[in-house]
Amino acid sequence: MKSRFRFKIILCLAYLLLSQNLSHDLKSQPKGYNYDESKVPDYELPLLLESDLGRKISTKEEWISIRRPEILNHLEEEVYGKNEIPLGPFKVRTKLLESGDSEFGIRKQYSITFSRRENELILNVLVFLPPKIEKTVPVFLGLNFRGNHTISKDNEVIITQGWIRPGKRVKNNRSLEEGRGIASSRWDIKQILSKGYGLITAYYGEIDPDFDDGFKNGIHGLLNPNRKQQPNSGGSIDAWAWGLSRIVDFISIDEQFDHSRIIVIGHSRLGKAALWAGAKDERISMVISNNSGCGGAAISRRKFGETVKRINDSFPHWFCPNYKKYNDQEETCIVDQHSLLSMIAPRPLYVASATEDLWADPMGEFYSLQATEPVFRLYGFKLNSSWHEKLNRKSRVEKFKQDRMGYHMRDGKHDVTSYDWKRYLDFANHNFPNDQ
Ligand code: GTR
Repeated sequence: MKSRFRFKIILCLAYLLLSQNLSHDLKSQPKGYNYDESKVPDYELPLLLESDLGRKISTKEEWISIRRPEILNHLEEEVYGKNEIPLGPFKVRTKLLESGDSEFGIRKQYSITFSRRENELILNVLVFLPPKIEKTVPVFLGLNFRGNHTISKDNEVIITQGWIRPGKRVKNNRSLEEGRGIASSRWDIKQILSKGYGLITAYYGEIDPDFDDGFKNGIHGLLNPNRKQQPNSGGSIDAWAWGLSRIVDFISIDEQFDHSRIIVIGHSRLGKAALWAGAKDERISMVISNNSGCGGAAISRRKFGETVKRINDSFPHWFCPNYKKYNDQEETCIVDQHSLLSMIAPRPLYVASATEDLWADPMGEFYSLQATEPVFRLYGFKLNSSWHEKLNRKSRVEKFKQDRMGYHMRDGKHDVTSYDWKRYLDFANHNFPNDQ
């Protein structure tokens, strides 16, 4: 009797474990999409080193004056949209709201207020700095998904009043006190601060709430309320990138920060925004794409995992209307995602994937980085040739040699882990030695 009971419990536990895994897989790998490398169609990537008029680009001067502006323009016209937010005159005010000691260092909270006529929009910026600061601090800057209070358990962090996507510790699209620290596993503050870096974050929904309302809310509503949607009008990813640049404005004039080491990081949709911000804003000294997938680092022509049609259907407000032309026709677009990555060169660029994150096409993220090599080569940097071989090994957690282009494929799911942070910190130290 006893052993039958035990057997039933084991069965129940096994069922629970299995069903959780299954539902995770269904959510993270929706049916009807390709997850099979052998079914990836043949494709040719748009050439980075040939101008639209067919001129070969062979020096960095030609890249800077001819080809780079062409590609940036295509990315604006066809994918992310032209930034048309600051149409009217608007004012920006930055204020230190609060500061104090936190678990691993110093906490400071600022508000950046954008105002136009009688309306305003407030972006809350949270800063963590190492406990002992002797000189200016290099910083990681990344937007967060659920509010500043979710990245640590620090009770003093202000809870956002902004609209939040439904989820854990959220009621009626508002954040709850119980949400403190729920995303802390993604932000290894202890490790970052102990290596001498600061961390700056803001909630992405305060810049532009992540739902399709015809661009009435967020920064679009404030600064461009009468917007008429054009085929090349910027969407939400462009707005989040714009918000990152406004935080870079603040970092660049504040003397506590090291202006030559502003590292922008983003996960998933915020990885797409981080890359787009880095492409346009050359004050950003290094960019990290964590599992950014479709519309981020991954090659769209591979049609592996999430596709252009699916992302446009699910998130019609993310890209510019022109991007919808490439639904089921990725191969007709004048750029692909390696074009986006090439905009970061010669600044250090790190792309990270995870083995189980098939929706984001981990190999497509790697091939995309690999395809930017010709541009980095113009500046004398190359990709370590043993990488590809190592990717095919069973366990992908490997220490690859890194130069200006960094990459790792972590075992596991779509996420940001302490292991990822360790790699980013190593890469930052490698490119910006701490004795600067
Ligand atoms: C998914 C989306 C991905 C990725 C992800 C995220 O639903 O399909 O492109 O952006 O969301 O941001 O969490």
